[in-house]
Amino acid sequence: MRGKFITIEGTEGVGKTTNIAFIKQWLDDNGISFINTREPGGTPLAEEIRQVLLSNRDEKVCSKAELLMMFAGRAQHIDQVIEPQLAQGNWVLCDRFTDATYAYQGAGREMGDDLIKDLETMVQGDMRPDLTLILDVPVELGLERAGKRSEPDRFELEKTDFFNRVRHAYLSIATNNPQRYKIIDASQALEHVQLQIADTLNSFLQKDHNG
Ligand code: Z5A
Repeated sequence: MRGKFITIEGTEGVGKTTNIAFIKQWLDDNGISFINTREPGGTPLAEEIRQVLLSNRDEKVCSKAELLMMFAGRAQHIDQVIEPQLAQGNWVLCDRFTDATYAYQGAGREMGDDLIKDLETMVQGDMRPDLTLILDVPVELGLERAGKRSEPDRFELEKTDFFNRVRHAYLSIATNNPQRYKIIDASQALEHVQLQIADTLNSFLQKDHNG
C-alpha cells in the first residue's frame, strides 16, 4: 500500500524542527516506517540549490529565479526521494513543501498564485500531501523565538510585513481546505502544541484504518 505524505508548514520560529522530533517519535510508537526530509532540499542536488537560495548575497535574487529554483529542487526531490518512498509504502514526513511556495513566493513576494499553480501541475501532476500541519504563531512571537538562534539567512532578513503576508496566506489556504489542512496553535506551551499534533495524527491514522 502507498505510504502517506505529511507536510509541516509555518512562518519563521513556529517550532517546526522541535515538533518534527515529536512526530517522528509518534510514527515510531505507531510502528510506521517513514523517512523525514525537507524543502528546499532532500537530495544532494536539491541541498545545493537550498544553499544557493538561503545564502546572503550582494546580487538581488529576482522572485522568478527564486520560484524556479524552489521548483527545480522539488522536481528532483519528488523524483529521487518522495515518490519512490511512497511507492514502497513508507510514509514521508516533509518539513515544508509547495504550500511554502504559495505562502512565501505567492504572498510574501507578492507573485500571486497563477504561475505557482502552473509549475505545481508541471512538477507534481496531481500529487499532493495527504495531511498538512500548519503551525501558527503571531509573527512577532515567531520572530522573537527565531531571533534567539544563529546568523539570519536570506529569508530571515525579511521584514514583519512579509511574514504577516506569509502567515495570512497559510491560514487562508488551510481554511479553504479543512479536509487536508490542520492549523495547530503553536503559540501555546510545547506540551499543549504536542497534544494538538497527537490528536490530529491519531484521527488521521484512524481515518486511514477505516479506509
Ligand atoms: N521557502 C520558500 O520561500 N519557499 C518554499 O517553497 C520553501 C521554503 C519550501 C528555509 O526554510 C526557508 O525557505 C524558509 C522559507 C523558504 N525561510 N524562512 N523563514 P526552513 O524551514 O529550513 O527554515 P525555518 O523557517 O527557519 O525553519 P526552522 O529552522 O525549522 O525553524 P522553526 O520552525 O522555527 O523551528 P524551531 O527551531 O523548532 O523553533 C524555533 C525556536 O522556538 C526554538 O528555540 C524552539 O526551542 C522554540 N520553541 C518551539 N516551540 C516552542 C513553544 N511551544 N514554546 C516556546 N518556545 C518554543
